[in-house]
Amino acid sequence: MEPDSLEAWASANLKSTFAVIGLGGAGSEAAQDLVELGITGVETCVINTDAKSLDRVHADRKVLIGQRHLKGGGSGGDREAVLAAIEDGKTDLQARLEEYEIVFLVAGLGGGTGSALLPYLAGLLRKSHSLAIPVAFLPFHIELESNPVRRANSLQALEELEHLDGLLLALSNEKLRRFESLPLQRVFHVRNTYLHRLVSSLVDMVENPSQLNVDLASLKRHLRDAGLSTLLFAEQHVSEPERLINQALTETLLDFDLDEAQSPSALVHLDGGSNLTLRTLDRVLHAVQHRLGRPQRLMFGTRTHPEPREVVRMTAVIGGLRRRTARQALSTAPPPTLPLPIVR
Ligand SMILES: Nc1nc2c(ncn2[C@@H]2O[C@H](COP(=O)(O)OP(=O)(O)OP(=O)(O)O)[C@@H](O)[C@H]2O)c(=O)[nH]1
Ligand SMILES: [Mg+2]
Repeated sequence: MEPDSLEAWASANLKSTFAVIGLGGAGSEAAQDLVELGITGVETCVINTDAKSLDRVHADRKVLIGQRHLKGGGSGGDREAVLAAIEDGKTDLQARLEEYEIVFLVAGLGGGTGSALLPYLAGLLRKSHSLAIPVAFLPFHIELESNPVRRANSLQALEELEHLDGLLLALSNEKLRRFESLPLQRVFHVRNTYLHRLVSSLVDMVENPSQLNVDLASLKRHLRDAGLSTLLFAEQHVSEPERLINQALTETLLDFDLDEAQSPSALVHLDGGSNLTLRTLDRVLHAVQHRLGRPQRLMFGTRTHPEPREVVRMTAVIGGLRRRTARQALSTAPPPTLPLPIVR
């Protein structure tokens, strides 16, 4: 598909209720990877200042912005130029994005395009009824240390994102060091596979009705008062459900600061077989309460399948996280060798 103008895209009729929007080079590649990994019922769009990069990726919609100033050549790290370009051509972009119920906005921080568009669009959508979930890839420390422009762009974007509150999925490249013997493209694919698992489990949680239902409205209501929040995923043998919360916290590739003193809130959803009992649910919730220091608010839901299953899966939204200065977030020491996250 040929790149569109922002206006042409905005006036197109967008029907699907979920969207993954890739912003800039890294965001576009990741959005494409997510779709190739298979998410049903999700529309994809990529927005970039770089025409060549747009040409290379597959997506339902492609939007080239800032043509007048940047001539389709990318911003070369110039975040301000991208912000000016958005102002230039935004027209009814907001109205069109609001037609989606959940919008995953994906970008690698450090460049000009993704670092400008991610907080801008997430902020725009936070004021609407759409649930905007920013996904930010935090650069490797070496990139931040050796490149002041990348550093400044990343700091600015992350600080703005943390101040928006709500769900923020910040995936730290440093946490990928545990895969450092793999080729880089494969490492990014591992990260995208993990992200795919998170996105699918959230969509699945709100899309498919269940006995103790968590629908989109209840998720939004929970998030409204939860402050800065993150998303966790884990699966365990049904005989050891109390291990779910620790596994989710230690094996995540996401970067966040859990302030246990502040009693974070939790929304916990379990997916299991016909053998999932109330006792199992209790064991999970007690472990969550214990680990989070009696959360302020604990909401839960379950879905059971007709057949028995050996595995129980947990999707959890943890709110009330500590907002860091972006400087703190980006200087977090890489974790020691941890077990591999769940990646299929
Ligand atoms: N290409 C690519 N870069 C990634 C990926 N994950 C993280 N990055 C990093 O993403 C950051 C932003 O780079 P780009 O996405 O190329 O920048 P951009 O948003 O297109 O911005 P400009 O090109 O400066 O206009 C860099 O720090 C990359 O190292 C990935 O999967 N692919
Ligand atoms: Mg680029």
